[in-house]
Amino acid sequence: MFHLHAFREPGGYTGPDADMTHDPTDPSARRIATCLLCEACCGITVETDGVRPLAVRGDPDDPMSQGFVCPKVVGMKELHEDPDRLRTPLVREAGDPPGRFREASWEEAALRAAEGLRRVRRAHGRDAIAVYQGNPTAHNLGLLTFGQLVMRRLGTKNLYSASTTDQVPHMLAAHEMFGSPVLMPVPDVDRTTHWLIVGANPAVSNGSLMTAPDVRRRIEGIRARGGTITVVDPRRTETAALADRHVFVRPGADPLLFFALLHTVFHEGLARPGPHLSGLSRLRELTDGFAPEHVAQATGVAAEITQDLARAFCRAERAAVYVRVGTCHQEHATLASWLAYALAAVTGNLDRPGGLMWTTPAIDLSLVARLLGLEGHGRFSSRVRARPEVAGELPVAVLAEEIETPGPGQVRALLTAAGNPVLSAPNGRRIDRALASLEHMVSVDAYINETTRHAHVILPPCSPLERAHFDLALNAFAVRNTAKWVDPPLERTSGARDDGEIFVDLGLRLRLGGGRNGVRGVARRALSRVALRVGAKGLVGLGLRLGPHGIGRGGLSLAGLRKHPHGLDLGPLEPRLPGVLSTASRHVELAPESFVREVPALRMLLERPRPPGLVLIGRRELRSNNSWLHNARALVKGPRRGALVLHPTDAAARGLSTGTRVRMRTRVGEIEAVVVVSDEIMPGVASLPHGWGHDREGVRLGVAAAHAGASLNDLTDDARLDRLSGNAAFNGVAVEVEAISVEIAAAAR
Ligand SMILES: Nc1nc2c(c(=O)[nH]1)N[C@H]1C(S)=C(S)[C@@H](COP(=O)(O)OP(=O)(O)OC[C@H]3O[C@@H](n4cnc5c(=O)[nH]c(N)nc54)[C@H](O)[C@@H]3O)O[C@H]1N2
Ligand SMILES: Nc1nc2c(c(=O)[nH]1)N[C@H]1C(S)=C(S)[C@@H](COP(=O)(O)OP(=O)(O)OC[C@H]3O[C@@H](n4cnc5c(=O)[nH]c(N)nc54)[C@H](O)[C@@H]3O)O[C@H]1N2
Ligand code: SF4
Ligand SMILES: [Mo]
Repeated sequence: MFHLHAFREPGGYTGPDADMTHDPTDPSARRIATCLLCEACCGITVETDGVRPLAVRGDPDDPMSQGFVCPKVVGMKELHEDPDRLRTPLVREAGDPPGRFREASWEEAALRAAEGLRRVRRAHGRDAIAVYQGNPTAHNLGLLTFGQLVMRRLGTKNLYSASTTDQVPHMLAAHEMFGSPVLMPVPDVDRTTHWLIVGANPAVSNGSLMTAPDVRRRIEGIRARGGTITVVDPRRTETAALADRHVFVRPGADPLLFFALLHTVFHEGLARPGPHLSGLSRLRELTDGFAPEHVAQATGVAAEITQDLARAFCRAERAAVYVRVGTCHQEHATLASWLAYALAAVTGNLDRPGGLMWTTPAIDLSLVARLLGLEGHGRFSSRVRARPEVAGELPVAVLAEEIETPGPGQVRALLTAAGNPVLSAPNGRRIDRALASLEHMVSVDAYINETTRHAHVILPPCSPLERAHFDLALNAFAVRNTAKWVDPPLERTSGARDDGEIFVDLGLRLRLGGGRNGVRGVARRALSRVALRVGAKGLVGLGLRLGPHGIGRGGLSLAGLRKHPHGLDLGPLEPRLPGVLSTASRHVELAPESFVREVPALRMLLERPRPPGLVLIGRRELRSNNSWLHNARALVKGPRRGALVLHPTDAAARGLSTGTRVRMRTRVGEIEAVVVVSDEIMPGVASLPHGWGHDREGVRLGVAAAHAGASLNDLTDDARLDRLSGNAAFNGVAVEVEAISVEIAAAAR
């Protein structure tokens, strides 16, 4: 068994670092760092007097971002200075209302956190502890190393994360087609001559599963090369405004559209399939029932337009298709991911410059995924609704019922890290209620928000400017191969811990020495030992050495990487077929059996009459980040925040105009918002951003509470899932919208 001192030794995890690229006590310096607020991973410089951040700016010498930053970057400074950001652990007595905390020492808080979890594990078994990991995990070295080791070693099948409100359909498609859930290919936007964007708005989101800082510049680059950009989206988005062409599609109809595109490709003899493909003729057969004119009614895309889109894609010298959360948040999401990748493959645009490509990151994520047991699905299922796992996780949409439903295996304790499922998961109110019933809840988070207010212990990590960074996960999804080591830009406040340290401490207190047997179990235990000895930094060093750029003399090492404090450019993406594949056939599987079996269910969409009312879809705002950063003053400003965007005909039919306050109602709940009328949205569709609704009891977010808004996920339905992956099908929920004033008038009558 290892003890705390093991990772406090030299080379260990904590403490000032003798070989930092800068002197942390040097006053008035400019430190090189990375913005950790979104997947663009922009290089920044932090001006500091040694203690405080004075200014945060774009780093012109960063090879990827070249000085670009978005307005959100001020969040790095505001977050650090935010008086509501927790600096001390908090504890709450069972029975006290949510949010009623008192401060505690690290020792007391960590002891309570671990004791509660052990008590539940002893009394009710491993599965009685659930884990939820949120989105910022992806930017957090400590959570990606020690956090994973601890949370996955708890041995519970109740592992949940924001993946099942986000990219799990892509992961399942990558697993079935390429052999690993982390092999999601990236659009090579810097070399493409035709970019087809379906269900993504990178001009606002700055890209996801596509680290490409300054998307606007890259889109201009496509234009400058004589290329074109097409956006397919139920809303004419900010990205559509930069594109050559925008096409409306009905929410949820993307797999039908992709089948129709493939139909055209095959029937017009436009297919140019590359080598290493299996199942081509099977895929071709499947497109038979999906001729463009056959699906036009359901997709809302006229047959000629579909044919035109297919021809443009095939005629382009190099074409890249990009699908993101718009296609993931629907009932046949995995089919959409599958068919998008298949479109690239059959047109010869998979694994070639300017098409969809795999990265060659400095640290091989496939290896990490294998060690963590991510490769697989359907190995076990959820207890109540029998939903299968994907990559070792269950859909977060079943978390509430697993807490509420009595019986063996009922979830009685929850550990959350960097997540806010009350605002980010479907039917958030139900999760909110379920959390209130837990015997024990521990949150690793720096805020008391809608979720963590229910915790019995909150363990707050230091600010992002106080920790070291390496992009373990996101480098694997970047448009160029890059690597960068970042030393903590600011000196750590005394006593503060980063997420990795918090989890090492927790793991030791939970005595996670045992675990499952077999080769994997032994490998994982050995890995944990190595991890503790070398610390997160040592793990990065080891990963670099074992990675594709580290082999042999003169290969990439941590010391070598640190000679490039602005980041190291490892070049453009390179063809990787067939070596990259880990399918049994060593081929790309174009027609995986489990996907083919779902096609009849998809075909039923063609017969299903369209509901007469409105359906809801999501939207991201430039100055927001899911449910957080709303406590930063500079980021809660801006036009149309939280507004419901409606088409003029839908507004007129309900007597609504811009500025009307409305009530929205779904099967699940109701909320209010203010309307903006615009023809940017498709008739029959209503768009609302998620992540608001900060006016709940016990939340300690001063600025956010003053701009509370309402939570879209009080309306989204936890019964609607992607059938294959279990991802939340947020989009396409039927909603009733009515003016509040009208109802008051009616009630008065
Ligand atoms: N400013 C800001 N940036 C962010 C975030 C944020 O909250 N704010 N969040 C970050 C996160 S976690 C992620 S995952 C990424 C996501 O990055 P993106 O995927 O680019 O996310 P969105 O901007 O929501 O774009 C989704 C688009 O899909 C459209 N859409 C909705 N339903 C459908 C449909 O059925 N079919 C099609 N074709 N389109 C549909 C929506 O209108 C929207 O334009 O953004 C990241 N970046
Ligand atoms: N209706 C609808 N719902 C959606 C979406 C949508 O488009 N529509 N998008 C979905 C998507 S793509 C995502 S990714 C999810 C996000 O869902 P979540 O990950 O559950 O929620 P976030 O809002 O990202 O919350 C992040 C939390 O992490 C904390 N945090 C920030 N940095 C750190 C850190 O370094 N360490 C620790 N320990 N904590 C930190 C913040 O304080 C905050 O509490 O939301 C999903 N929900
Ligand atoms: S795009 Fe904005 S939020 Fe994202 S990393 Fe760059 S500066 Fe940060
Ligand atoms: Mo996300």
